[in-house]
Formats: sequence, structure tokens, C-alpha cells
Amino acid sequence: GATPARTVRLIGAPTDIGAGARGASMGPEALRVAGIAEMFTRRGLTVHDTGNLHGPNNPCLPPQGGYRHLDEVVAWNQAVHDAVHTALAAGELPVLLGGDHSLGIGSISAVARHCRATGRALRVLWLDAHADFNTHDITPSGNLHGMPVACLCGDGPSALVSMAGHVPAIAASSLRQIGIRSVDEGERHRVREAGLEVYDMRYIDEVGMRAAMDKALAGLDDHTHLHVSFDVDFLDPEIAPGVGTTVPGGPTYREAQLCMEMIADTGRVASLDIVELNPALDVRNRTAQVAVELVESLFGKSTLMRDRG
Ligand code: Z70
Ligand code: MN
Ligand code: MN
Ligand code: MN
Repeated sequence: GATPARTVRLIGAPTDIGAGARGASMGPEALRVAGIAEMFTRRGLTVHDTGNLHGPNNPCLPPQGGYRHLDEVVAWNQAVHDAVHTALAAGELPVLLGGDHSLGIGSISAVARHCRATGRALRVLWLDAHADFNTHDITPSGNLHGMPVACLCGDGPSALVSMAGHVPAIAASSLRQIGIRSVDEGERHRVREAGLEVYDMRYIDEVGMRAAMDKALAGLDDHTHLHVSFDVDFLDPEIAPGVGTTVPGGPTYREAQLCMEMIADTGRVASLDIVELNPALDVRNRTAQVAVELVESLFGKSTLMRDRG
């Protein structure tokens, strides 16, 4: 099968437009300061850092019709979509440096568009404390970073739902959620109804990260495009305090490393989002450093036995 690209394109999207807390807008620079480009170079990849995208400022307004900042979220996502799609069309591996998780709509819509055009299967791994499956009528906050999975599966405002050029952008069956431990009441019903494949923290506690990831990664073939959407609040707050919404009881450093290593072993990672890092809430850029260490494992770093160099 086709090998994923060896050139990484870093795409910064400095915005917190879809989040409840301010500060994820500083994520891209914090990841650069933590050495994300140098890390990819160490992994033997060529890095093109194309700098940051631009978009509207955060007006900090209350929700309207169940959405906060919908027009601004659309503008940012369109910019992300276009940049991610350009990278994929150029044969590069896009790495979105968020920014809040609403940007997963633009990023994954571009991936879905690319997969459809090239006849490839798509698998999306959603690493997160949250299911991000809310809609305007059940959201407790109006924050669009709580809705990207719903939008990608066809439920949401038309400008976001149709960004891939086909609706839904992805089939619910192409998604695997890992690390989930905070789901709102109405959201829970929607997750069940849609039949999302969720490996929540209880499941991981009971069977272990290894068995959970074996299941989440089952059924990939040589042509599957594997997209990883890494919400940094996936991690336990003990190792990742620098996020807007900490939820206790997440994967430890070792569990998260194993998760990333097992994804790397598939050799199929073809695009990545790193989102919800909030340097305003971090401690000496520690969360950014942990994120970079984990992404290094996601791209094949491992000790001794399994090292591919
Ligand atoms: C809640 C909501 C959320 C991230 C918080 C929180 C959603 N379910 N997502 N932090 N990344 O407001 O919809
Ligand atoms: Mn999220
Ligand atoms: Mn989250
Ligand atoms: Mn509705």
C-alpha cells in the first residue's frame, strides 16, 4: 500500500473561537517553543512550517441560537480546511497546531474530501476526555468545540456540516473515540443512538490500553488514511494541566505513550490535529512538552526493540 507522506506540513491556527476558556490561541507557538519541528526532523521527516493561518478575533459573546461565535468558527474552519487540503493534495502530511477542537471540523472535512477523491478508506481516532457530540439544542455551553464530531457526522449548522463537499463528511462507523470520561446528558443519548465506537476510561480501566487500542485499530488495510485528532485534555491533568477543561481520571503518561506507540505501529498515520493546548493555564510549557513527546512516539519513536530508526 501507499506509504504515508514523509514531509510534514505544520499549520498553525491560533484561535480559541470555539472554546469556553481563552488561551488555546497561544497553542501553536507553545508547540513550536517545545520543539515540535525539531522533533519531526529527528524522526527523519522533512518539515515545512507554513506559519499561522489568520481569522477573526474572539468577540467573547454569549450564544445565539445555541452557538457561540458561529460565523467566526466557520471562517477559521474554512481556512483550516483549505490549508489541510492543499497539504494533502501536495502529498504532505498535515499537522494542525490548534487552536481549539472546533477546528477538527475543517481539518477532518479536508481529509474526508481527499479520501473520497483518492478512493481511500478513512479511520479517525478521536483522543479526548469529551465526546464532542453536542448539537445546538442540547449543548450546555454553546461552545462549538463541544460539537465537532456531531458536525462531521452531519448534525450541525450547514456551513460546517457541508465543508467536505459531501454530507456527512464522515460515517460514524469510521470513528473511534478513546479516553472519554465527560459526556453531557443529552449528548450521551446521541452517542448511543449514533452507535459511536467509544473506548471510554472505564473500558480502558477494565481491559487496559493495549486491548482497547487493538480494538480501535482493528480492520485497517494498506490503503486506510489514519487521522489522529489529539485533544490534549485526553491526558490526565497530572501530566497535562495546560488545557481549558481538565477532567480527572485520564490516561497516565505510560498509557498515553502505549496508545501513541500502537498507533505508530500501524504505519498509517497520514494527518494529525493537536488541539486544546492552553499555554495560559500551563506550567512552564510542560503540557506542550508532553504533547511533543507523545507525538514523537506517534511518529515511531520507541525504545530498543521496536525502534525503526
Ligand atoms: C462540553 C460542552 C469540551 C473540549 C470541553 C465540553 C466540551 N461537553 N470539549 N473541552 N475540548 O460544552 O459541550
Ligand atoms: Mn475535544
Ligand atoms: Mn476535550
Ligand atoms: Mn436542530
